[in-house]
Amino acid sequence: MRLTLVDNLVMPEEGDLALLDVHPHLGLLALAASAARDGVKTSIYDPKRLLRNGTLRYDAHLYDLAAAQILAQSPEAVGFTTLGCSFLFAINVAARLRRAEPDLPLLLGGPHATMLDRPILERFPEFDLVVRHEADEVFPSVLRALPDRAFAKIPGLSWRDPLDGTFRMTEGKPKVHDLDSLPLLDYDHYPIAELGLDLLRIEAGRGCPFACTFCSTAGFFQRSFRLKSPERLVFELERLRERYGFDEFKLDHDMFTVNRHKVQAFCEAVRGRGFRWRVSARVDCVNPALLESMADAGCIGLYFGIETGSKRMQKISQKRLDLDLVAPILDVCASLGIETTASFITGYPEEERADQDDTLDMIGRHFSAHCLTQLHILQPEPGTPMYAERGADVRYDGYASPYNSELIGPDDRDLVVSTPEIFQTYFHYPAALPRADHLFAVATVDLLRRVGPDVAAYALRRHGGRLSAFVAAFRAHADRVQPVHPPGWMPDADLLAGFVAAEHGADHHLVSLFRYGLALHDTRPAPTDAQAAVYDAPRPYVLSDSVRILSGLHDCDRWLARIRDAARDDALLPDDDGERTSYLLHLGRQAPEAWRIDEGLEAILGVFAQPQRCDAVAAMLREATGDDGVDDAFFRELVDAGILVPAPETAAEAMH
Ligand code: B12
Ligand code: SF4
Repeated sequence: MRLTLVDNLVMPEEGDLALLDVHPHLGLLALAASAARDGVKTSIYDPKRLLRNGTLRYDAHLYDLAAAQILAQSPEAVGFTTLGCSFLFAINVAARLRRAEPDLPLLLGGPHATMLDRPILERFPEFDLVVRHEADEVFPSVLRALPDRAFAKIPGLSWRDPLDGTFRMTEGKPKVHDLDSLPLLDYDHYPIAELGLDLLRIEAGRGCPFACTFCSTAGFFQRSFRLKSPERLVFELERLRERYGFDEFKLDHDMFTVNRHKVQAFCEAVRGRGFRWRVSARVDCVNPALLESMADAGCIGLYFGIETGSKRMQKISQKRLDLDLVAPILDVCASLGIETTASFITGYPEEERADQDDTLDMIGRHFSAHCLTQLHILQPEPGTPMYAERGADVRYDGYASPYNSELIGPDDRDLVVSTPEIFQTYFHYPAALPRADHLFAVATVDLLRRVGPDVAAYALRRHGGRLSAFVAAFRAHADRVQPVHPPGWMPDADLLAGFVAAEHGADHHLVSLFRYGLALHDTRPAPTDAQAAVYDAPRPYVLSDSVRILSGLHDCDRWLARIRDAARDDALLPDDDGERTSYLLHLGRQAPEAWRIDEGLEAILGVFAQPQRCDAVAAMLREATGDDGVDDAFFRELVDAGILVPAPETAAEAMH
């Protein structure tokens, strides 16, 4: 049998398609491995990778083209993995496959379809079958049963009866008890060398015993914590290093550190082998001794879901963290050289102003180079206790959190709006705080991430070190500038820079630092032409879309160094009348770069706001400066660096 498995189309948080997460999907690799035991030949279709390399485009033809590409593989069955944020893609592509090949079996699995098997099969006749929960062990039987649709003896399946179309299911929640028994994954299903990854993911284990009300993992993995044995994990790491040359890994598990003894045993097995690894944790499931052992064994990154800085919300959300542990644990990590991510959520139905303020203040206290703080907006997820209680009340306002596939045209919108029970991730819960307050806080934290933790922490000094006070003052400024905001409105970088200027005066060094950081880490609109072009003298060139020129700024490097040297809780440093400078920022596909430039270069680059021939500009410069040495070698360098790019054809033609 030829099987095609279709990966999710999950949008990058930053909005730029160049930043799509193209890591191999471990669930699909697991299925391919289990199907291979029966001799099934599997290929994995990953729309994210194809979008990133230009084989697919995010436009009105996306679904048609994806369906055509899948059919070109002549599959005998197609299986879609599902997350809420990507289900729109699955449904649209499946509908096209169904029209083109009515008898091609279309399967679903993964968290979203597991939780919503019945509504999905009843609403969307495109799909034949849902394999619920952990499919590894049942999958070969499912594939064997496909020709006759003889599913009745396989646990954990839901399907539509081929005769009368009614919903049918078998009992059971398949679960793999011994993860060491699973076959090894073959990452060659993805073109690893082409993906440009800096680390590989491996599955470390499954299941988290906690039951936070907003999280869907408990329902899916049945709160059954499992970790692969240290021997198996080390074997997988060694094998992947040997095959692909990686020594940095993310050990995927919702909650790796649940059992300290097992973590300790893994540390002992992996120590001294030269691996660097990252995992997720809770602050109450680690202690300084364990962290020390983990760091010593190669742990370089920990992801902590803190979720809320409010004690009240910790209780209501059932996360139940002791918040007094947060700062000491993050400090220990920093001292051990373990980078941390501290992730928070706003938008809980019961969250009040004081709760959100506590969350913001905790985030503000952890702005530091060692810790990446994130504030996410709560997203309704099926299968969560919260959704069971409040799912019937979800509202739509057109704003969907990052990761959700963007709607393509009115059909997508109608589908989403008319089916909240399936597309709930595009909706939100009614809440004690206005929705605008959640969006504003999330957007502000996001913007502050762009200016960097040192500058963000420094900017809070005027507000007593409290992020909540900063956000409130920024909000008041936003309301003054524009008293009425449309639904779904979020503040942008210009508004934030304007706020800082209004607070401190337009000439203040903080304004320079904000303008610099916000522009340097601007991913929207996406740089479209960061590939360096070939120099061709008679062709007109323009400044690349990925270049920004900032004039009249303080020397930002010097100010950053001064801020880092100054104690964290001091008042703002006195401003100075130091010289102002201009910066050329290049937001390439790789890390963005910044150079100080002088007035002369700034003026020359300014000329290329319109298409110009480099030889003509060189001649103009020779005449203006009397310097016969000016030739086009200088422009060749700018083209090689991707700063000047060939003008689009129409603009070039207009010049002639
Ligand atoms: C790694 C990870 C990510 C990675 C990469 C995801 C990826 N490429 O799969 C990143 C960081 C990008 C990420 C981001 C997000 N994630 Co995430 N992520 C995970 C995590 C921790 C591990 C995924 C994994 O590899 N699991 C191991 C494999 C073996 O399991 P699996 O993929 O589920 O596959 C098994 C079954 O589901 C089934 N199956 C899956 N597909 C199919 C298809 C067919 C045809 C069949 C028959 C069976 C089948 O068989 C597989 C073998 O048993 C899971 C939690 C977890 N422990 O699974 C959350 C999880 C998948 N993420 C989740 C969410 C919500 C997100 C986000 C939306 C962010 C957020 N709000 O939390 C974003 C965006 C979505 C995305 N990119 O996946 C939720 C999904 C909830 C839902 N109901 O949709 C989960 C379950 C976490 C949770 N606690 O709620 N995530
Ligand atoms: S939020 Fe974290 S601790 Fe809570 S149930 Fe989900 S994975 Fe477990």
